[in-house]
Amino acid sequence: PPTIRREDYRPPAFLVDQVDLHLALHPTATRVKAKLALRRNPAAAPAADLELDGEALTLLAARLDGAPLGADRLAHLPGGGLRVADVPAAFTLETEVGISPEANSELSGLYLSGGNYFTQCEAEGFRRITYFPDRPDVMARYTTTLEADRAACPVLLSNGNPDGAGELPDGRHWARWVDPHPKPSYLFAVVAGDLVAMRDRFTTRSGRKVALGIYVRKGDEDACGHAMDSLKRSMAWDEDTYGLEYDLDVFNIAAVSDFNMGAMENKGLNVFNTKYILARPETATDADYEGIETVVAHEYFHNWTGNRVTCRDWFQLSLKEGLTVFRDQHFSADQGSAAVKRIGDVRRLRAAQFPEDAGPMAHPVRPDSYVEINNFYTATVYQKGAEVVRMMRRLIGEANFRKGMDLYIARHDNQAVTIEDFVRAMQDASGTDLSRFARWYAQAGTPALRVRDAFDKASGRYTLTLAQSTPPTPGQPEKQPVPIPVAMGLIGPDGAELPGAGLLLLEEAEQGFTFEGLPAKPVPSLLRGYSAPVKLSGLSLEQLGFLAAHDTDPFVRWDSAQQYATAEMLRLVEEVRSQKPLALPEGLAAIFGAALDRAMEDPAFAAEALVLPSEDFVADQMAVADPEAIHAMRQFLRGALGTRFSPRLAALHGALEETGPYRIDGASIGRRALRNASLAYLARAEGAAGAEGLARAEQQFEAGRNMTDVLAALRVLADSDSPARQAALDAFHGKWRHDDLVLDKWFAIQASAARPDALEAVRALARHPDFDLRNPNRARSLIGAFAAGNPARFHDASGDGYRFLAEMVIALDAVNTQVAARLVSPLGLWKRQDAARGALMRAGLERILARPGLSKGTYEKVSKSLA
Ligand code: B3K
Ligand code: ZN
Repeated sequence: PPTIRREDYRPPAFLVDQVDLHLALHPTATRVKAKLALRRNPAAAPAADLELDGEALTLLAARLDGAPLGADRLAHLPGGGLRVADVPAAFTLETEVGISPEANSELSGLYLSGGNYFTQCEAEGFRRITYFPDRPDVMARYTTTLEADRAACPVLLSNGNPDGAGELPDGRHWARWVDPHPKPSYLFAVVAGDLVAMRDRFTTRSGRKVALGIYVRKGDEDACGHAMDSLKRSMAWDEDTYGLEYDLDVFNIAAVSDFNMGAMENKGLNVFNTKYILARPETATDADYEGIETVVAHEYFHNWTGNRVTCRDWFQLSLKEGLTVFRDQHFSADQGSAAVKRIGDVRRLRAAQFPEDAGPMAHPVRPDSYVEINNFYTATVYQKGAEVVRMMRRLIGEANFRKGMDLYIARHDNQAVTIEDFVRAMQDASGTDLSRFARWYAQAGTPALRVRDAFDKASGRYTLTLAQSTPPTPGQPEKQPVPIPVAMGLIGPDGAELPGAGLLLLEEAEQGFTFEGLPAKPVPSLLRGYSAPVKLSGLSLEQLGFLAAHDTDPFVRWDSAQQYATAEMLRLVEEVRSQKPLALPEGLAAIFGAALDRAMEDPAFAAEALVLPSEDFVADQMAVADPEAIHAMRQFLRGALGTRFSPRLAALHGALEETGPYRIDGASIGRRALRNASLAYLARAEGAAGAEGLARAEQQFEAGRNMTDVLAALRVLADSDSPARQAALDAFHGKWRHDDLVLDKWFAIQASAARPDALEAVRALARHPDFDLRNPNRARSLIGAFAAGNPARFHDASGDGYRFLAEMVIALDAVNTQVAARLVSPLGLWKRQDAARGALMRAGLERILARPGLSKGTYEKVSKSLA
């Protein structure tokens, strides 16, 4: 399959001013009539022929300016597109095509889910609905008329504002939607079916009354309240923070249970995975509630950063995604504890983006090439892209950043633009030269930041030397220094903050920074708030322990404890490998004990502080990972900490028991998180304390107060040898087997339990009547949870875990190539395993590659992973 290169970008030969669509919906024979007003693009090289994208379409008729087009003027292109020969400078093209939503298991284009119709067009799904120049720099105004059986599809939705509806013969009806704003085809959407709406209203600050609707299946109306509330708070936040108002009379969301990702920001008609809409205390965890708030906000914020101002081409994806992730992170931070939110975001960045940046698919935030664009909706484009925006804001300051946003939108409203345009707006608004900073968009790999310090007692001069280097990544053997903003402070020996706090900018490979007049050698607090997405090293255990106890910056306090724990964990892994008896490191125990002492001051922060770095994170710090030893070491530590602190853990678990109604404010979420973290340690304690922990888990499971507590208890039981284990899993299944989203949790909990029989259990679950490869949530909850969330068993020395993933990817690729390509990632990280495991992982990849008819998306990931 061909590689698409950023440098080959050419403006579109034809522009589309107006699109009139008519969809007559039918499960197997939907008919789509499209009338396009086209004209030659004055900014492009002249072309005599018009080329349109198309995929899986059956052409039924075509007319140019009203005259039928014969076979002499039409040519079908490889891949499914259409060429119309010899067209005038401006003209109307009408096409009629047939498509089968029912046959669409790819879930791209128009498809059926539970008998209802949904679309997904980003990135290249619109071409599966009609012939079109399906690229984001072709922006047009759309009118959409839908026609369907009234009984099967009482609800007919599309983008923009409603513009009439009526009856038709034979029990059919129609509805028309007009979207006044020009948009790229990837933002087109249709939803039709037997859905019910939860309704509300929002008045924008200039007085526009917006009708809000969340469409779900009957019976789920009561589970939309949190999504609706999140939507209204997002709308108000964007007005308050950026002066950005909503721009249509209606804003609809439709929830669908078969969906390739989280949600989609279609203009005026967002489509959401049910996972990010539906929530009841009995069925959704605190993490689910937080996910809903974040994703609802994210999609809403796209209305300006993505929809009104969109991407010129897909290489610019981070223009909308990095910026919008930054905005949703900022929004969520404003809703509760900013520090705890930041810790969670950094944890996710390190868990997903750092390995990607060190692996075979490493790419810059603005990629240079791709085979399948869907493979580039990555943690790098999203999360690292957000970090780059965050750094820019720190460099130019909040006020200038806001000015830059205003300028960006004023300059580029209704345009399809590039990342350079965004950086230029920030540069012009702030008067700061950002040309060097833009390297962050071009260079892949996570920079390493090393620190050394020296103190001259006589003069009171303290010197910090910072050095950076970025490892080579595929296609980029040499790296340049990037400007790294290092927010910092100095802590005196008594734990007090000293003068000198501020922002250091490391622009060169190495730079020294001096501080004068200090009474004693300070400890440097670096990367406060995680001011740059880099790997910091060079501080001693002693310095880390000191910062964990004394720093004024909560992020650095948390991170120093994590780095301290990581260092000790790496040492213990070596002891496991040389079969030495393990002992709980006293320094680590002291940090843990101190976190427990202060736990009630800020339970949410304490819950983060108590969690040890993950097995994968530890593996990432090793030249050659050793999954068995890492697992043994981490299990040992959890047990030893649980044993040592069992009285206090039990006390916390008891004291934090809830009696009132379930609340989802930050404080309540924090208390539940701390209580459940305590329970997890307690259950791993030795002897009577551990037995008591398991008994508490059983009680908590049976009490069934809310899904957060139930699931936390079930997770403890599922990963234990408690006799109550199987009964709890069975009871959970019995109770929730009719609720897809809860059942997903049941699959995931078993897939990520590190028990020795986990793979056997996973194989059995893949044959369970409730398992369905065609449902992406279900596929992810079993295959993804196992391969990406159970390192000890996925990396079983037999290679069985790898074989299982390879088999599943092969089966999935025939059904849904996007989900298959996404789930294959863990096999690609073979370089960090030992030679024997590496060979088994490669064998899995080769087996997939040998499959005839492999999709280009899976092919790209697998072939790059083997290179
Ligand atoms: N823009 C969509 C993602 C589309 C993914 C296409 N494979 C959701 C989001 O980022 O908001
Ligand atoms: Zn997005």
